[in-house]
Amino acid sequence: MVLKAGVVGIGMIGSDHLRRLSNTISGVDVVAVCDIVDGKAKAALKKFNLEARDYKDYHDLIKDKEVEVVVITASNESHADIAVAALNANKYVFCEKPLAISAADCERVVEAERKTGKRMLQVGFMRRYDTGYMQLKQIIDSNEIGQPLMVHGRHYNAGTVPGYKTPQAIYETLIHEIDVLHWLLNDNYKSVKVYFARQTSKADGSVLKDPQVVVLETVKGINIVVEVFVNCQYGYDIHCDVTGELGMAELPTVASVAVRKGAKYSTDILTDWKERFIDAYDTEFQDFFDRLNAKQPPAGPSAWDGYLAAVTADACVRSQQSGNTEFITLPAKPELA
Ligand code: ISE
Repeated sequence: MVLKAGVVGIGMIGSDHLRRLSNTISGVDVVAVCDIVDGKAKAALKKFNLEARDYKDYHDLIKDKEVEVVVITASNESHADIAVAALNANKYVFCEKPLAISAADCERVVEAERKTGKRMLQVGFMRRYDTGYMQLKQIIDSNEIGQPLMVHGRHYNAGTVPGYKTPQAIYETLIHEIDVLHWLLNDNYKSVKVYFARQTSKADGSVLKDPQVVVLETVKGINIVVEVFVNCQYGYDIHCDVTGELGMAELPTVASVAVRKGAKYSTDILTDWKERFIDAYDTEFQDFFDRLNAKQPPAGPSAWDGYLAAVTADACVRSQQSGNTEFITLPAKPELA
């Protein structure tokens, strides 16, 4: 079987996924692309030597009878509307993270999927498919380090796009840790407090506060501290250290040749976030399309996972604004989710 896919949004991650879907992932053909910027989609088709229909309005791509799967890589603000429209047209959906920029918008997507009566959507929380995070989860689940007590993370971006705002450091960047840590720890979040560290010279207080330190507490009492620094000068750097009763487990660093030269010892640090998890992106997409081609529902992060992440992200944004600890209460998980 080969599924026919349409890609909505040909920006940074959209063109990377277009490349991936055309050259790496088996069991899928891209038959349609869409971008609101004139010529952007056509240029990408030319770049990847692809034959596909080119739309400007995502509604037209969704109406395309050959399209069975809609891959959403458009602006974060548009994810929910596109996902609801695709689900209402009974199309499968792969939606890049975040599912939406608020819990309320995620609820619309959860409801649209519920109405189809089956799992139709997967969210692009690719860290769950990263071998380092999977090894970390295997160590935690095996009780090798005893019960987890504390977690320390770093999410350092080597710069951001113009106009990047303080809340985006949560719903676009920290959203990865929000999803992957509750999956790693088999635990939900109870509260969060966001601190603004001494600000980098690249931060513009009125638009972007950077760096931020996010302190989460889980229902089991685990304390999590994640530093979010989106103007890191030395590179793109992701850390996750889990301290348990018996030991500490650290997310592996990216393999890189070490060079000893001129009385220095050095290894490379990536600068492009698309490279850091390149294998995880491939694995999540292949898993998604393999399952659909085998007539099985998606098994990766669900619309409900996207909603859970957004509930916590909303609390983080509230804490950014209030300066207080904000509490997180999660409703009961509906049947389909
Ligand atoms: C980007 O959208 C990603 O998903 C990257 O993984 C993350 O590190 C970056 O902060 C986001 O802007």
